[in-house]
Amino acid sequence: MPNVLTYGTFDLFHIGHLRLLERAKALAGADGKLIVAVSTDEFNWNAKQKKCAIPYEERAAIVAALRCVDKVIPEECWEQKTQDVEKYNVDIFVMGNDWEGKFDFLQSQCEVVYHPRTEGISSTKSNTDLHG
Ligand code: C2G
Repeated sequence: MPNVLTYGTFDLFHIGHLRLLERAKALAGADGKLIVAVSTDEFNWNAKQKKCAIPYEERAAIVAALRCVDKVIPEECWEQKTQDVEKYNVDIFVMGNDWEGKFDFLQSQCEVVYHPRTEGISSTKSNTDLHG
């Protein structure tokens, strides 16, 4: 069954993250594996200018604890995706459609699927709602 790979920050974990991961796992089926690359704090700051509310170790532990997730790896740079697809024998790469088209270069290696985002929720919104 297919191995599926996705990437994200997963800060202030919320239902939008969960829905994305569960839909990614559904593509892997019972025998396939869902591998999730969680962005490190350094990558988030250096590459996305994002300061996380929750440190990498805790974000990775939360994602790893999910029944639908089989393996968690660190995301340390934009360029690692090509190697990760090879290394983990990935058949399907999945991202939310806010990234639509951004990873089509992986289509030479695997299927690329963009799922509709869950509206009305984001880590930024959660933070703002909480702290104003
Ligand atoms: N997501 C979603 N619905 C939301 C929020 C997020 O479906 N309401 C999806 C995003 O599209 C993404 C995943 O959940 O596929 C993780 O979202 P983020 O943690 O915001 O990840 P991001 O900062 O976009 O990092 O190299 C890719 C990057 O690491 C992605």
